[in-house]
Amino acid sequence: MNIDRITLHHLSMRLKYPFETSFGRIQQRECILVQIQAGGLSGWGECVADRDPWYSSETTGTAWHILKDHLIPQLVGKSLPTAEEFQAGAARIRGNAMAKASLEMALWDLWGQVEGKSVAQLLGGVRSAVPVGVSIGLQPDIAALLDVVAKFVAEGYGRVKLKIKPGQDVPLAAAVRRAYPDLPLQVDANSAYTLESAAALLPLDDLDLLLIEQPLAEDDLWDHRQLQARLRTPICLDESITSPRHAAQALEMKAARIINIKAGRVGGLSQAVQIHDLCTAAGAPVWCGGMLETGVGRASNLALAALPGFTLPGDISASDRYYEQDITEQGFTLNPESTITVPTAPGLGITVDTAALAGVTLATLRF
Ligand code: OSB
Ligand code: MG
Repeated sequence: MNIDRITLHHLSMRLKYPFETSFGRIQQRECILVQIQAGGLSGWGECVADRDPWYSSETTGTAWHILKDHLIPQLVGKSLPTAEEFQAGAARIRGNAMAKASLEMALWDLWGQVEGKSVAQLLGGVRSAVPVGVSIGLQPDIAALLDVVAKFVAEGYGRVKLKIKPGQDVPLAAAVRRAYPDLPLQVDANSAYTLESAAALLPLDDLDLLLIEQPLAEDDLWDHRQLQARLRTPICLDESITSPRHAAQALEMKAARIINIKAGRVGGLSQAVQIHDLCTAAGAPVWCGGMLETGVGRASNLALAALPGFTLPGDISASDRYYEQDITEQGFTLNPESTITVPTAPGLGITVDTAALAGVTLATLRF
């Protein structure tokens, strides 16, 4: 089967609520959707790089360039590659994990449709619904935060993650813990601390948190090791883990006890599964991170989180937590036990709503 056409769609979607983290505030979420057409089928992938290089060095601009000038020319007009063939071709290009992962996601969607299997099945998923939580951005004050937490708890979210940064950390986590003594709770600093300033985080050890996510710099496994040695609460790495090798080394040097897996950050679902496998073998729990995805990336996250080692709730909230209108016909909703159902239809199991897509498209490019 030949790849007939590849189309890039640059989107800008308005979030229902601004999302603020230690790195900045987002109201318009930009992303790139990749559409691969082959044998009358359409495979979709989402590039999770944002407009600004705050969470990672990749942006929609760098991903557009790498897709257009390097990755797509390897594929268009050629026969549909296997995952190994795609990864071998992509390996020559350094970095640019999110650009690579978006094309691979579209290929997984196609491979599933060709074989009549869901991506969850192809990856080795064992769960029909996955436990999920909600990631709550920084709020103007603690009273406002408590209101937002109350709203999401009332909606049925059984695990809450709070964004923190220097000056907005222990008091806000302590206030939420006081209001909800039994709520599974965790915090995410997005690299806002140094080993020195992270002394401010030591009192978090008394709040019975599930984990403390990425307190220190993304390129600093060693200082995470030093900090972990001073904390009883597990450190979980997000930004620092960009490959299976980094995941293995982080566990080996005790820089973290838990890993947040995002397929985009590690160059694709293939590497995400490898990280899952090696963490499971090492006895380290993993969970699926989120990047404010549209329905396309959300379907991929659900497929990945269906693997057996994803024992902690993912940052995979319902579609209506993010957007007034999503660009897939399927909206994902929260089940009563704070789970979301894994799609079972072939491929990612989603259909893109072309009218909704047109309404949020900034640019389109066909190959
Ligand atoms: O650090 O996990 C993060 C969103 C954008 C970039 C980085 C992160 C996040 C989130 C939101 O925490 C997760 C989600 O609900 O999609
Ligand atoms: Mg994070």
